[in-house]
Amino acid sequence: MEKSFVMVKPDGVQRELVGEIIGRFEKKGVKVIGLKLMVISEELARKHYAVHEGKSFFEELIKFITSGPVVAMVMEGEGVIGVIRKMVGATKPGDADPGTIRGDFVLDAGQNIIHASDSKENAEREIDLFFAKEEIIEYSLAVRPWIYS
Ligand code: YYY
Ligand code: MG
Repeated sequence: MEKSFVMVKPDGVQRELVGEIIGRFEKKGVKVIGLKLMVISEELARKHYAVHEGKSFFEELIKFITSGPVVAMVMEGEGVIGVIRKMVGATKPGDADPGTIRGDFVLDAGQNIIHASDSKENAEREIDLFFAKEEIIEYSLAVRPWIYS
C-alpha cells in the first residue's frame, strides 16, 4: 500500500486548521499511520527542502517552517501520493482550485498551510527523515471493505 508524508505547516497549526485538514483525508478514506506534533530543527528543515536550496525563497522557507509547531503525518492508501497532492491543490495561490485545501484556505505563495510528498521517491525520503520505524503503526480499520472493493 502506498504511503505519503503530509505535514500541517506552522501557519496551519496557528490558524487551528489541523482538525479540518486531517478530517478531509479521513473522510476520503486515507489512513493515518503516523502522527506527531513537533518543532522542526533547522537541520531537518534544510534536509527536507534540500531540492530548493539556492532558490530565492529558500531561506525564508526555512525560517517559516521552523517558526512553530507542525503536525507531521504518514498517510496510507491506494495511490495516496497523487490523491493527496490533488486534495492539497496547486502551489501558486491563483492556481489552487476551490475545493482543495489550498484553494479554500490559502492566499499566499509561502504560507500555504500544508506539505505533501510529490513522488514515491520523495515520500520514502521524507518519511525516513521525520519518522522512526516504530513510530509508524500498521493497523486495520473496520471500514476498509466499505472504502475499497
Ligand atoms: O510541493 P509544494 O509545497 O506545492 O511546492 P514546492 O514547489 O515544492 O515548494 C516548497 C514550498 O516553498 C512551497 O510550499 C512554498 C515555498 N515556495 C515559495 O515560498 N515561493 C515559491 N515561488 C515557491 C515555493
Ligand atoms: Mg514540494
